[in-house]
Amino acid sequence: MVNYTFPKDFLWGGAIAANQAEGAYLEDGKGLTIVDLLPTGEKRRDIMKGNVPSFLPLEGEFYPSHEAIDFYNHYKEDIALFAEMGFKALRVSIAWSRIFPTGADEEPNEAGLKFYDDLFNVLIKYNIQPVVTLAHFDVPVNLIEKYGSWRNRKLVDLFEAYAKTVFTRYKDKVKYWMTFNEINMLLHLPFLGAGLAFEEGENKKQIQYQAAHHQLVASALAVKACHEIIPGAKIGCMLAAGTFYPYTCNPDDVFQAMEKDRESYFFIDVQSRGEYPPYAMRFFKDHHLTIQMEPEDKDILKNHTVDYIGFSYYSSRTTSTDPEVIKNMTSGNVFGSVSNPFVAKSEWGWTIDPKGFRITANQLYDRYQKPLFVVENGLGAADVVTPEGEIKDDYRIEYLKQHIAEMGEAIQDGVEIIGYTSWGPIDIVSASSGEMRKRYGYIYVDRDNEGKGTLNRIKKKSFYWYKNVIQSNGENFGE
Ligand code: BGP
Repeated sequence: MVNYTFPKDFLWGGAIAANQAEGAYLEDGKGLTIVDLLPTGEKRRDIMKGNVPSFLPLEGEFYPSHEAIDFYNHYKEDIALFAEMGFKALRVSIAWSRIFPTGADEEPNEAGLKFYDDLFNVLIKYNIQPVVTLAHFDVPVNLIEKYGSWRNRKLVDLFEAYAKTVFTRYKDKVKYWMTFNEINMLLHLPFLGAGLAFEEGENKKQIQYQAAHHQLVASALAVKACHEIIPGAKIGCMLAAGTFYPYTCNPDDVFQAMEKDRESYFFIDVQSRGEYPPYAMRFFKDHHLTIQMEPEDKDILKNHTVDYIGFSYYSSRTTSTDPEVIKNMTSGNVFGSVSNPFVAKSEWGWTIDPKGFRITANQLYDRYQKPLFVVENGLGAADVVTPEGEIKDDYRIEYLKQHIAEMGEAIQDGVEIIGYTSWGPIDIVSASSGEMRKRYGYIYVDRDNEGKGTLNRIKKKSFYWYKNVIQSNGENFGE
């Protein structure tokens, strides 16, 4: 038993994204989107970084998103399993290119709209709140080809039209929304995050921050539209969070850690406080960046700030100015970090730091004083199916247990947290690697890295564990 309580209406659940779960990549009129151009294997990273522009799937490559776990055709049985675990919320994303296949169509695609109507109806039947991300690593490929994606202001209008369409259609069904998933990913994997690909010799930083400005304005316009169209709805931003520790107390390390955090906070400072932070001005000046802004942008940003701060937390990060120390880098949600000798690592090299979760939540709350929503957290691990057909994922339970405990502590610290949707409650395709082998689920999906398997769903040990956590509102997680 634990010594803290979670709020009565706490939104326990899970989070998936269209691009990693749905598959059915051309079904019912859907257009191509970013992830449909991301193969597994060596080429993936370079494409995600925007170094290799490509607008069509390449011959001879394997694209795991094209079928993914076929959530598009399995959502009813999958949601029934989530309901069995007692989910109060399911975070999903809408695939922009199901609604507007080219991103610029005159009329929305009715088949696409209907799919999400049906999906939300099933959730509502089980009293599961849909929490919907408008863009989770998602831009119709036509807009990338035609306009260079978010580098072009045109995307602001097109995104606003898309947002208004889905708000109007689902206004009676969806009360929790988010604009851009991990908006700061644009700086790390610009093609994955925002559909940005670069030509030889282009100033990447200039393009990234111009695109960021467009997304920030588009996000504010979506907040505006959401509030106008859906009274009582809450709409948030979404940050790939994880605080940066200085490797030592050398002031240079400490300052660098602050700057690294600001690189991410920059987005949320604008989305939540409604204006560019002063340090961004210095940054633009030092890097000779000129961001094109329209006269109305200032007011748009100021008047339409988010209602809550959504964030993902997988790992803390560590930074150093010492050339010897930085030889020892580690991975972790693609944010460069030096190895922290005080914490463990996952099989994929991601830092495991539950206390860092409490620290991150406290820092975000100190900074923004708005409710927080933990919309991703979890452990990517390879599972083994025993000859009896069981999956004993104690390592996953351990990770989640420790993180939920620290979330409980953060709530005790006074941080307002409205919900927790762990990442990938059913196994889905990994965003960073494209693997199926990197699994987060309480539910196993029989599919491998090459796309082979029956797609059968199997409950893991963690399924029963999480069910218990939810049933006891976080008071009993198997101490
Ligand atoms: C976040 C993304 C998710 C998800 C998660 C886990 O960056 O928002 O889409 O995939 O990380 O990452 P991965 O799948 O690479 O293990």
